[in-house]
Amino acid sequence: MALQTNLALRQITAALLLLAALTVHASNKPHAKAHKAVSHKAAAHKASTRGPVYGKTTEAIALADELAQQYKLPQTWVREQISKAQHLKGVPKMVLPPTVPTAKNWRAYRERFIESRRIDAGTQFWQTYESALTRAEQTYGVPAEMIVGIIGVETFYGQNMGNYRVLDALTTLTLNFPAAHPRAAERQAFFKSELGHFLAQAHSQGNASATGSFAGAMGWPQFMPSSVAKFAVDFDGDGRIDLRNSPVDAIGSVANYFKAFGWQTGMPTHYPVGFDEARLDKPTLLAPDILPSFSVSNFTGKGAVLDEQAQKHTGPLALVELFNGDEPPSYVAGTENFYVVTRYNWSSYYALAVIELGQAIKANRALTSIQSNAR
Ligand SMILES: [Ca+2]
Repeated sequence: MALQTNLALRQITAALLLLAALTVHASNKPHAKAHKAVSHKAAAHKASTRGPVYGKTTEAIALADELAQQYKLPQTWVREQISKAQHLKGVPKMVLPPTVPTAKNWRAYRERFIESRRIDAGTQFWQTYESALTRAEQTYGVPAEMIVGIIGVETFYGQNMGNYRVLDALTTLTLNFPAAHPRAAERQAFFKSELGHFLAQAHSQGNASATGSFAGAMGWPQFMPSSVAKFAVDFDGDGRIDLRNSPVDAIGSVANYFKAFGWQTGMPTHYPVGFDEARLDKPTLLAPDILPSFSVSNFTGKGAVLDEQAQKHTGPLALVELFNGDEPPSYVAGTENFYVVTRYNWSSYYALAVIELGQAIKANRALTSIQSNAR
């Protein structure tokens, strides 16, 4: 989302483990989800080390006044919030790209998410919120399995929403962003803007002590504050948006996010793809990366082989390559809807995990239903 400031990060606890295998670099991430790259428990432990509050230093006051003006908030109130924010000493290093890049490994990444505990939790979530999921599908045209996949990968159905005070995390990443980051100025500006959105929401809703991930992503769907501002909806109709305490608001908000990024109802996310080695021009097929750029005839003309259903696809396709460590890569033909999933978190590994988790849960639901009918 710089493109659209998007959203979500997850927090470290459980996620760190996943992230370690994740291998997708922070630079691929959307603004929000950025940095799962950080990967050890040690970092998680240190991050909890609280430093002093920022107090009324020159930098803190200047930041408060700038945000108060930009977001039209009372200056005294903003100064007070920033002065009470605590410097989280471990957080800045968590947004740095890994010093030793790990080999990307789709199979290892997949195993972290598509596993029985998460599938069972997702099946239960779907059962509990079936009417909201159905209503979201009717309202926004986004299938329940996509929403269930996102919330499962993001927070394990609300189990890992993050325990950092968002005010502390975002103030730390604004005032103490690590200069060693390759895009330090851009990222620092991003977190400053997220802090501004957060303060505006905290002021109107009175929840300046809200918690989230170390990068400020909040609630069941791990929306960054700018995404809350742009895409979150009150889907349970109680008059307020609450992504932490209302899974129903989270469901509507994820669906609205997908719709806003161009989700096309009924279009598959991807198709299987093979290769005709005799005429394969893989460099050309891979050049646009995950951006769908080839018509079916163009795609197959360059050596991609599609099944019957994929050959009937009318929109553009992308050749998505997923590395498997030392093993040969996996490939899928991604559609425009696959690309939409990557707007939630800029990673094809993330997108395919979301899609396959949703499919696994849908299949498990069908199975469970057959078993209970047989009893
Ligand atoms: Ca609500």
